[in-house]
Amino acid sequence: MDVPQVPGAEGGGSEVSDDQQADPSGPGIDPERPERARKLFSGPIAFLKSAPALEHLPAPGVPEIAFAGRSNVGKSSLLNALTNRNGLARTSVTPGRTQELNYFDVGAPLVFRLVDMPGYGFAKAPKDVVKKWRFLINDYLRGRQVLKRTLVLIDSRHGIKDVDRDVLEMLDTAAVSYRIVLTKADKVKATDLAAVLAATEVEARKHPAAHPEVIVTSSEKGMGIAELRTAVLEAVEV
Ligand SMILES: Nc1nc2c(ncn2[C@@H]2O[C@H](COP(=O)(O)OP(=O)(O)OP(=O)(O)O)[C@@H](O)[C@H]2O)c(=O)[nH]1
Ligand SMILES: [Mg+2]
Repeated sequence: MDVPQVPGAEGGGSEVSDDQQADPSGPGIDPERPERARKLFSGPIAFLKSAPALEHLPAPGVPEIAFAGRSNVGKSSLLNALTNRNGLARTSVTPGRTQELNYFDVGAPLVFRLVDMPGYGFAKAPKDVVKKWRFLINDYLRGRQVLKRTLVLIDSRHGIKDVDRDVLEMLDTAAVSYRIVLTKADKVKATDLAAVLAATEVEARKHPAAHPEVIVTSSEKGMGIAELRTAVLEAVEV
């Protein structure tokens, strides 16, 4: 006559503890976003245009995600790694490769745009060129309504430098939401990487417009790329 009580059997749903019910990815996080991001970044992506000045920007129709950072930090390489397409954005061992705002359409129908930017802090470029890039970058970042998030790339070997701090402060002042991304993680030892990550997160948390968590990447090894795809889609969707 006695029916053994099997945990989780019919009617037992209400007895499941809060711990067991909790979404392991945390509150407010969409568990299906990583897969959606993976599909989107492996689907149609196309170069749209190069904008040498603000008047050449495309009409602001969809969200934009920008790649900012010092010359040679790996912006174009990261864009290629995210989209899994070598040569989509042009890269070079010589700093100053990307000279305009390069737009890439993601999704068909279009979902958002990636914007590869010239680097800042390139001391060896002619002064007037540096100035032109600085105005282009700053004006774009400060004034673009559809800019949903800026990825600010920092070389894992060097950490945040003063020239980066100027940009972070400018973004804070303009209330442009940004996320710090460490690049070239394959070039540093694990212990050094842990130290630079910790220091970078301490600094990120002092900046009001910065996401508190820093993503560690290597375009070369594919490290952090899936995580960054999800972070980009999150910025587009929220
Ligand atoms: N080892 C390693 N090298 C990388 C990585 N990412 C980029 N590089 C190299 O760094 C150099 C600069 O990369 P780019 O992607 O052109 O850098 P960028 O920030 O777009 O540079 P500019 O357009 O000149 O501002 C190239 O030689 C890349 O191959 C990485 O994750 N690991
Ligand atoms: Mg580039």
